Amino acid sequence: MADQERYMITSALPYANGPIHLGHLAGAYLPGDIFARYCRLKQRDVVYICGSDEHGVPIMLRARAEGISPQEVVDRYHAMIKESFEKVGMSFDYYGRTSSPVHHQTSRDFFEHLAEKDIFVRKTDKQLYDPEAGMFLADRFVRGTCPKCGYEDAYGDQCERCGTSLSPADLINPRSAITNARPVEKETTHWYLPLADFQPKLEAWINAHPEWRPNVLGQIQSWFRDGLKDRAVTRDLPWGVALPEAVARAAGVDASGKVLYVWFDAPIGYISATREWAAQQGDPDLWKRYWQDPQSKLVHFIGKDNIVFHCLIFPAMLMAHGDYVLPLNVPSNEFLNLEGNKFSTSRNYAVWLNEYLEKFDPDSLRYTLASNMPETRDADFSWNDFQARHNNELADILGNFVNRTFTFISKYYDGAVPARGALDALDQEMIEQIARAAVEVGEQLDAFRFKEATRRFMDLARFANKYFNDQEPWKTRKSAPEKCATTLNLCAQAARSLAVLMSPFLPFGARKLWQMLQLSGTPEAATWEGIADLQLPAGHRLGKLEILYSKIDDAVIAEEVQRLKQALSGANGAAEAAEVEHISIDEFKKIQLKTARVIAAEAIPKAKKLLKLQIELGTEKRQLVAGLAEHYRPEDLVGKTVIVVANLQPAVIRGVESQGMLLAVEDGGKLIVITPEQPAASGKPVA
Ligand code: B3M
Ligand code: ZN
Repeated sequence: MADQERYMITSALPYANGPIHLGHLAGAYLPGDIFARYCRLKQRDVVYICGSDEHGVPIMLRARAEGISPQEVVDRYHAMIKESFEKVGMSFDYYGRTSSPVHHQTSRDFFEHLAEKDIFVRKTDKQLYDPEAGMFLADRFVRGTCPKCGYEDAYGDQCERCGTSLSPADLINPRSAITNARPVEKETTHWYLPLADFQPKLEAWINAHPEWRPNVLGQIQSWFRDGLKDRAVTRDLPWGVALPEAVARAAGVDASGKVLYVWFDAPIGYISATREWAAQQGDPDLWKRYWQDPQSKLVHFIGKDNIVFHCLIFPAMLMAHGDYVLPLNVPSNEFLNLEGNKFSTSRNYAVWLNEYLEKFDPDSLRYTLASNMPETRDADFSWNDFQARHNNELADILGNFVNRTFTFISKYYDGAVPARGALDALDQEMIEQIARAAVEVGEQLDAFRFKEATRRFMDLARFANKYFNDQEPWKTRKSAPEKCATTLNLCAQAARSLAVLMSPFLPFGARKLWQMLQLSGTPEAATWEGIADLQLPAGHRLGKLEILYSKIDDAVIAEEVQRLKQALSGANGAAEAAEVEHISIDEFKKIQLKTARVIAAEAIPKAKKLLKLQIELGTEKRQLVAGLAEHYRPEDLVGKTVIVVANLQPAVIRGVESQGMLLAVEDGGKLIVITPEQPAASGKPVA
């Protein structure tokens, strides 16, 4: 179809290192799906792509934490995420994954093309290296103090507390996230994308899009004001897309252990997934129609933490390459909070999509999130709002209208749509309202205003209920049968129109209603332009009435609210527990536990809780400070064999040097020193 508008739509590739939660859905996924479904109804030529982002340090950290390979991590979560997306109605044309061979090849070819065009700058400098793990510390492999806000657990690529973008060298007191060791500096060579060179072109391009969301343009302009900096696009990591050997050879650099930076290859994942889709269509070059034809409209749906990558870095890469279209828009969403708090994976303070889908209808979630989408500012998901939207709108407005229409036609017209007679003013208005809703919902969706579009859709259902009430068919059935028949004919037509209009937002209810209307195919095969056509012929037999949306009980909601309260209140314990549970075996092995014999013990003046111990550690003598003064008399400890952490950094406590830590159990406020259950010599390692 020559004059068809063509859309290449993407949603951010989720990291395959954990399940999807509602915040993800509200951010980059639901808006993309609503828009893609709408575009298809508008008969546009649409390809909607997503896939799992399977490289990067977070996946490697998860693999280490579980003692499995990164491939095993991504295989698990790719499958889980893909399934939960399908169950919530995400209508991707293809859901790929960046560990696929096609993606690796596409990324390497892309990188090599830029290298051949001499786009990159190569720099050899000192980077943080973990001498114990024998590896460079890229991105989240290093932690330390944020130079901006002093947060001591900042990552090497970003500070989670203040959001500042960081590089490992920025951190104060860096430490290895693998062994906790103090990193050393070691020389290494990397390739950089000279973003500053692209700033004039990027500014010109962005300034040609004043229609983009203000929150997106605001963030981009602040990056421009700070001046774009070179971005390293390779890493020394064992997991990722390997640096093309030809590029390394040409630079006289050893390529071994070097991979493309995850944010270089991930956006190329959109392209490689489209290539895989094209191959599935039997036309391997078809992907070029969507990525390399100026007619194609590229739209990226993302969350706000991905703006710099989708509005600056990836476009610079596409500009550098030269064969690609640039995004028409990047409708980035702000964040969704949960009952007034931030989602937190580590504290399990989240509503996981796969768990939600075990208990609730996907449409209810889609409707609640679409009605409250964080389009230009953060929004909040509450279970009470979820229940209210479902019960008061989906059930009581949309469901009620459908129910009354079907019940009346079934009871008084033997289940067949009655013939329409002369139209009165209210009939005319009902028809006009349908047409106007289709236009206005469409305008809102084309402007990426999903909240407005959802509200406008539900307004039509509200009007249809009012139309039914105002026409009083229960009276006109006797007093003016033709008028009654016209009323119910138009209600049936409105039900069909609503099924098409709702399908981008509520695909499951739309299909159910379509079947109840005994219409062939699915509402997705209908046309947006045909929404207001009165397509049901008189005599058309309706199917069996079903409840579109059953109400959700208070008790079910109370249970969910309680679960989140527990996750929040147990947060510290859970967080500590989560931290302890998640250290890897390598990390645990770093702690040197040894037997030791107490050879002397004394109180420490003005430190009522502390004792100073002299211990024998094999042939070595050491001094320890232990918080045992309120639990043991010094003389009771002399001669005991205890367990100590022998490789703890020495510390000075209340003026007394402590060269290690003694282990004790805390139980009911008492401290009980741990001792071997049989005599053991001092200085022996705890296995
Ligand atoms: N994997 C997910 C995120 O930062 C990241 C997106 C990639 S899109 C190419 O939320
Ligand atoms: Zn910070």
